[in-house]
Amino acid sequence: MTEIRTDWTREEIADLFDLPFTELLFRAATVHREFHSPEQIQLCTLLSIKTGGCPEDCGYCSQSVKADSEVEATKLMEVQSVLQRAAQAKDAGSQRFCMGAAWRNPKDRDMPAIVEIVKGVRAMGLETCMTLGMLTPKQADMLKEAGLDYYNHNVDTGPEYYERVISTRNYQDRLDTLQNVRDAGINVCSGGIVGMGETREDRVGFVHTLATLERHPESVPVNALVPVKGTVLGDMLADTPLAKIDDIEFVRTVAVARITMSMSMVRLSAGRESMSEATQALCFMAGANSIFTGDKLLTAPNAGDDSDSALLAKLGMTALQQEEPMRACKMAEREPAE
Ligand code: SAM
Ligand code: DTB
Ligand code: SF4
Repeated sequence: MTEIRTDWTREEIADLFDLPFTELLFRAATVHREFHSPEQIQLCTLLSIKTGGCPEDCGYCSQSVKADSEVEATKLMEVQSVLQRAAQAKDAGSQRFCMGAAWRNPKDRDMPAIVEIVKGVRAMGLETCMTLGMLTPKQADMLKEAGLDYYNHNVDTGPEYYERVISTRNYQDRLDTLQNVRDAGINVCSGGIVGMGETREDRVGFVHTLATLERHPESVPVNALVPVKGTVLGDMLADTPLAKIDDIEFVRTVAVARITMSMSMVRLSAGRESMSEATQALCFMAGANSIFTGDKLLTAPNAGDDSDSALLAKLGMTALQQEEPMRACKMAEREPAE
């Protein structure tokens, strides 16, 4: 039986990355079956509830004021409009509704509307996730009280490469927010982006950070960089196409995340629209068990419902209808005693 470990060393993680691909996939698939149903995929919908005009300088992001992208800044959406979109997502078969705001952090004056949104979406029976930037302990408590299931805040990459991507907040700021979320009793969703020009060693550092947190994030999104024109990294990739992440290396990252954080949901997030069906299938084999459906992510295009249902049908995979009892039970066993 696989032991849940939080004492992974960088060397062990590097050794996993180095395994022959077939062996790595076999190990990841074996661990996957122990904790999850390998034929089931959780379908999630993303909605940008406040778009653009963000003061942070994340080099990948179309929503930063520093980016020369075509994204128009908007105000926070009305509560009712968000609830309408959540209802549509549920009708379209989504089980989880993730909401993102282009903020450095929410202002206290935003919190009442955010709380209403969480309550409303949850009342529809959807799993809720929000990503609003940095959170104070008090804001995290308010979200918990409202019933928020998950909070997403990515470490994005390894600690060494991080400062090449973002300068307006540091790695420790990210970890502090994750701790505030954990302390409030909200499930942690934290992952990052592969393909930003980082090295294998940076990807090792990225997985190492997450896999050695005191408790693993319950949810680990692995994004492939969506290169957006006008962003630092999008333009860099346009100039140096060879810097694009190799598909096999992307799948390796998913597999290593699955092996080191066996119980977590591993989410094949941004970047699927430029991935072949075969690469996506390898990601599922490597232990990814969640995707974003719909034709838009926050601002970037996504694969789209029709191609997703065709892919799942072709692979004989089905949509997860409720949290897997096996995983829920194993997670509960690991709850620290009160
Ligand atoms: N403003 C909040 C924050 O950054 O914490 C929430 C929204 S932000 C868009 C959420 C995450 O989306 C980022 O941390 C990053 O990992 C991912 N992301 C943003 N732009 C991306 C891109 N062009 N390609 C891949 N992932 C991206
Ligand atoms: C995450 O890790 N990926 C999602 C979600 N968390 C919020 C966001 C992907 C954003 C892709 C780029 C865009 O749509 O602008
Ligand atoms: Fe702002 Fe989030 Fe984009 Fe960074 S990733 S610029 S914090 S919206």
